[in-house]
Amino acid sequence: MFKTKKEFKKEFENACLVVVGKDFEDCSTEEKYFALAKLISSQAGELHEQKIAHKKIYYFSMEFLIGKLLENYLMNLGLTKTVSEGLKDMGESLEDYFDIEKDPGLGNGGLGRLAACFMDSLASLGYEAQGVGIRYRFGLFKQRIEDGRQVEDPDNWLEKDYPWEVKHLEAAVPVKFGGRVEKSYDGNEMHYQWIPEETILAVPYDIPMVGYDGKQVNTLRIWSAKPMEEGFDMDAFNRGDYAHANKHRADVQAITDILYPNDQSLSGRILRLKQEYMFTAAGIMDIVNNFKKQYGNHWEIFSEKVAIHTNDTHPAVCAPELMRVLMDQEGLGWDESWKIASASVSYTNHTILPEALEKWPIDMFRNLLPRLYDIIEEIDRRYRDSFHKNVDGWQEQLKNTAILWDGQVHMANLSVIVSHHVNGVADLHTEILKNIVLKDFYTLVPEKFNNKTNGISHRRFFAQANPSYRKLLEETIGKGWIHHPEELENLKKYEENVSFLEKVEASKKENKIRLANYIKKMTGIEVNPNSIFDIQVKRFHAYKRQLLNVLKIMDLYNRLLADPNFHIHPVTFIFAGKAAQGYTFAKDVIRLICAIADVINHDDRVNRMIKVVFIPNFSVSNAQIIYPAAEISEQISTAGMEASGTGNMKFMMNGAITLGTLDGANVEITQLVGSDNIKIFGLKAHEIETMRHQGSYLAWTLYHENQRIKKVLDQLMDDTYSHLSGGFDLIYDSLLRDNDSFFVLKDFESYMNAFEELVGLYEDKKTWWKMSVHNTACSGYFSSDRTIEEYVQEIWKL
Ligand code: GPK
Repeated sequence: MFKTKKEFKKEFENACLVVVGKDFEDCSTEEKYFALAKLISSQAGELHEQKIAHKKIYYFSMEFLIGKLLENYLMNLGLTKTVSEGLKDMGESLEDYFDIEKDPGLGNGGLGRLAACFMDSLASLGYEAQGVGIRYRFGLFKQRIEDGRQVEDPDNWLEKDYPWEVKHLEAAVPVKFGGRVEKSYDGNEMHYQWIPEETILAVPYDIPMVGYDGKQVNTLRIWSAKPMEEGFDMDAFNRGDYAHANKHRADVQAITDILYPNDQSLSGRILRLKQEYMFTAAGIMDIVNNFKKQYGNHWEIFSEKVAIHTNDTHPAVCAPELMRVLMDQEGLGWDESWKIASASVSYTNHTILPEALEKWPIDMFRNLLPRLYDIIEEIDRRYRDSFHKNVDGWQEQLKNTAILWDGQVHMANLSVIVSHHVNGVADLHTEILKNIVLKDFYTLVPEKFNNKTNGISHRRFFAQANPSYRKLLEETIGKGWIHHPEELENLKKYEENVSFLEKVEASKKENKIRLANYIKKMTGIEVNPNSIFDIQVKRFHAYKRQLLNVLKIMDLYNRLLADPNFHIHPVTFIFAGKAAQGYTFAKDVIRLICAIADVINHDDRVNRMIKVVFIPNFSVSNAQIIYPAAEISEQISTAGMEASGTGNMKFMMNGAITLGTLDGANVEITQLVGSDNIKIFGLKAHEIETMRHQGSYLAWTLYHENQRIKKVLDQLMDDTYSHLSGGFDLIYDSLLRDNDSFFVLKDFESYMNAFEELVGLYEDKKTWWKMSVHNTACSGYFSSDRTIEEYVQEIWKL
């Protein structure tokens, strides 16, 4: 490993020769970036020492939203200064290299980013871990705004090679699909042989996961589908049928072509089921191969050496697949295989939205995965047999917990039954799982259930993303918090220190200017860095209620025009996030934001007071510019519906004040910071539950009773905002004709009041910056290091 600037320069020049095949002077900036990434990657590889005999966690996730790696790894390896100064000597700028790096969009949102933060914490805490995922040829679409609408472009992130990945053809494994199962009896026991219709090859690519201080380097292993033989049908070719000759290859590669962009809803497509099985089967085969290499046939210690975690139900076939391999390939019996699988696998639920709870039609499932289906059917049969038929209501319990029901395979039920632990992702969410969504399971096996409140990488989203605050902290409370985020508490001593508060304000200003420049570059809009930055960034979904925020801005605009005495501190309202291509309502909300932005930003009567910005293509990399610049964090989901949220934690850590409902982790934020340091509004989860139950809420009444609500809703239907991309009937209908399923209008007044009170506090600098510092000081709890320690101690037992 290079230590000095001089050594670095020498190794870097050498890397240019080896990696690119050119002298440093002849390389383009892109080629130099490539060489540097390879150099850092190999440095990290040298740190990778195989620690045998430790238990290892395999984290199966359909999504890993890892973000850019170069800057993060330089920080983690303590090389930022050496490399940036070395490059400067060579006439280069490290920032240019950061810009060139592709941000792999291998995930949709919170679930995928959580998996990446977990990889960061696992390595930084020195645990042996492997992420198991999919190498999508195209990540989540890139979002562009054209004439006020979202337009999707393909994310061709592999166009020019990705320097952090290494292909491991020698570790490729076959994966079967379709066909039939042959049963034979040898006079002693039944044997099952899966005769597939199709066998493909899963090829792994490894990306190093470098922990802080370079203590541990783990891998993220993502799988790509290839034909078994180079996928070229010679017979068809000889017949002159060229299209057919290539078709097989194309069909197979299609399995890992694209990430499904529907966040929290089912695609129901067979290709998605193929993706789920492909990476699960490949990952399980890999685990079994590695286990055998290290421990031979000592299956009795498997669950002492291997922990398998399923991130949501997408890899739910982990347990039955492990049983299949143990029984059909390794010759173990049912009981032994069941014992091993159910002692190894655990499961996290991330949502209670019914449209996101995976179910597959039995016919589709059985046709694609016949042997897996047999095993699942047997698990289901035994589960049904285990029911005590003398307990009142057992039929209802069985109906709600069975795997096979109504012609469908219920993946959440499968996951709960095969897992030794099941967890929710915030206190409130886990309570809702226990008492509502999975209540029958909770009655039957309460000991399985536990909560693991989500966390975020404080290194990436604070230390790296907020350099000015980081520096200020290092001068004030030292560097201990990087290893021990709970030490951020030490900041509490400075909450009354006016000169410290001024420095915090100055740091925020610097971050706001950085964001303002980015906004100018991406949208052409000039924003005032002295205005309050009020930000809502996340996927667009009705339950996240970006619409409530929009109605607020429309109402403020109306009042600013109507009432010359109405005054508020200038505010810039910033939005970012993607909507699934097929989700018309969510896309309409984006369209509405762009329309109101166009009207308000061009209205000289108000645009010194309020402005509206939609930042296109929200991703991990621009998120790192956005969070540190926020002053108000909008976390306004319908109570009970956001499982946890993690953006809320990123904002809080960076000193923004949460304006939110008592939902997901907002509840825990409130408990930690105290009610004076957060602005909570709106209905509570149990109130929503009751109103839904009773059907007592009528949106029409509110519309007729509240003049401000009536006015903004009418403006959705007249020509106030329709000039840019048309009208907004769908949104209007969702609120009135569909009776406002997400309680937007019901929470409107409470939200407006909360917003105005919060903005009112901004005038009093001392109060505001004290609140801000208090939020950062209390945020250590939300480091994913804390979350991972809990998983390690209470679930994985590493
Ligand atoms: C939950 F079910 C899902 C999903 O498909 N995608 C996704 O991003 C999110 N989530 C929740 O919506 C968030 O509340 C939560 O913080 C995040 O998962 C991580 O747990």
